[in-house]
Amino acid sequence: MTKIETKPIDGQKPGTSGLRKKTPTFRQPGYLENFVQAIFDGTGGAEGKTYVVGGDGRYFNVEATQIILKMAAANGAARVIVGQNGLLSTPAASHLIRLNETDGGIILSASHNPGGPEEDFGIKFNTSNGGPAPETVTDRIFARTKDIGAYHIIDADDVDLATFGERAIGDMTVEVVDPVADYRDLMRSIFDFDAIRTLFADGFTIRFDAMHAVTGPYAKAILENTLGAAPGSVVNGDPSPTFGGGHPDPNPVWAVDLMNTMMGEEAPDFGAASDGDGDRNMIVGRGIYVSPSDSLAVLAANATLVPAYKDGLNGIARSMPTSAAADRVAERLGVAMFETPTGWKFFGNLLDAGKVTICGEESAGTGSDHIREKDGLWAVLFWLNILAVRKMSVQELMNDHWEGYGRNYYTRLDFEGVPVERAEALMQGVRDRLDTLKGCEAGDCVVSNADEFTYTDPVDEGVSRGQGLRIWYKGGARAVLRMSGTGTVGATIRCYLEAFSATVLDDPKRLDPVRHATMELAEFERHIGRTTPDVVT
Ligand code: G16
Repeated sequence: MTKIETKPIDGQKPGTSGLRKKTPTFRQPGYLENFVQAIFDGTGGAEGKTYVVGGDGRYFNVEATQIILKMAAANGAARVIVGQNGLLSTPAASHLIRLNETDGGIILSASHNPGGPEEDFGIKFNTSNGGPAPETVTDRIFARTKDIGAYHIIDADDVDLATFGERAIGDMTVEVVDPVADYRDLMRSIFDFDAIRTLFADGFTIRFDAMHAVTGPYAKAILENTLGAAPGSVVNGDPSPTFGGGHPDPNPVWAVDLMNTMMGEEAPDFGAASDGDGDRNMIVGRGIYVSPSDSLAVLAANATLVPAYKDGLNGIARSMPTSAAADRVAERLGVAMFETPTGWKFFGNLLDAGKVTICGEESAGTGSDHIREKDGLWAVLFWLNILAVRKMSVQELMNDHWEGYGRNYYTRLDFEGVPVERAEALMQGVRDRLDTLKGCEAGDCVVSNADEFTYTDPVDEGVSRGQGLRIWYKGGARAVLRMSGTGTVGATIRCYLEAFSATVLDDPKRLDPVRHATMELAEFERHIGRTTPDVVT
């Protein structure tokens, strides 16, 4: 065992979902090691503890896994459960943490960000409930990165991660497990696999784009090998360290091949994609893209068709920028609705307390109390279960939903790579005028209210401030502005737009007035020199 002297390294503050940086940053001597030691020190030490470790297979995943194993052993951990070859989807890792009642887990992923020697890498700590560490914990980890003086690492050969079974490293046991098996069993316990199997047997077709990321083996095992989807339904299914040179972000921009297929003449009945670490999802029907906010609402409205949720939902939660489509469902069902800041970690307390069953975010994340992470394949199986029971196409299901609840038109504009000081000036400009915006006219819109979102956790009463600027317009439309907490280059400004219509259910221009008004009020042109976003979802 070796104690290595080190010095604090600036900038190791976890963001929306762990620490994400360029891979070369993580490969600097001591960078990963400092952060891992800070995780152990910031959570009461590793002595005698059990952890789960795995990642999305991106470049540096295996090397980082070996470093973490050697550090866990040197810090006195008793046992680490690792996915074969260091692979675990984020939902599967969350499940393993819970199933084995471990003390937590370390997940290596930068999610939907590209991977490679010059691209992105990430690491996050999940607590014993299987969920991302809450801010109280990440604050302690960050504090430790600022006064760290040494880290511990064992001098040993790399562990064989290719072969299932147990082996020792120092006094610690490493157990290499099948990344898919337990997760598949969990899905089988939630959904009506027989109904979905019958759906496929009757000729239903699917294209699941794993985007060269971690979900490929899971999707092949479950959709093709267990449920009988035609061989070849899962495309881009072999995880690659660079995600095939792509951007594993399941949205209409980055999953454009899938979009083109689904909008074409030969489209299958159902299309889906997931991201780098398998926690996000995209749902597409033949000729129709389903926005994540609508997907949450549809899942909630149809939840009792799924065996695990047949007795109804305790409540629903969504992140603040997510549309209010699910709120209408909660109201109709008579269950509680919670609005949290962006970041899955904010759902953890609500799920643990049994206040909510289903959660979702506009950023392509949906999940439930089965684990403590969002879950891409779970969302796909949920949709398949609903379609199998309701015997409708995705388009018919969406039309039926909108006719019953009205439609929350929704879009998100991302302005990427903005110089940080300019992005902050834009946000501060709006913040400074929050009190005076009321009554302001911009184009065809009049501001009815404006504020900055502060969240008080209903369970532990923790307060999170500065969680997004909100502008409401007369008639009920809303704009939200916030800066992404997951990027690695400059700043990304996200502008979320929403407008409700109870009667007009197909109006592609519905959001134009609120978009123009928001660009004008927030002075996008003046601050960042443009009103055209890089990505529209
Ligand atoms: C993470 C968080 C999500 C969040 C998303 C976008 O997802 O877990 O809760 O909605 O980032 O965050 P931001 O808008 O700050 O970039 P993932 O899939 O990247 O882990």
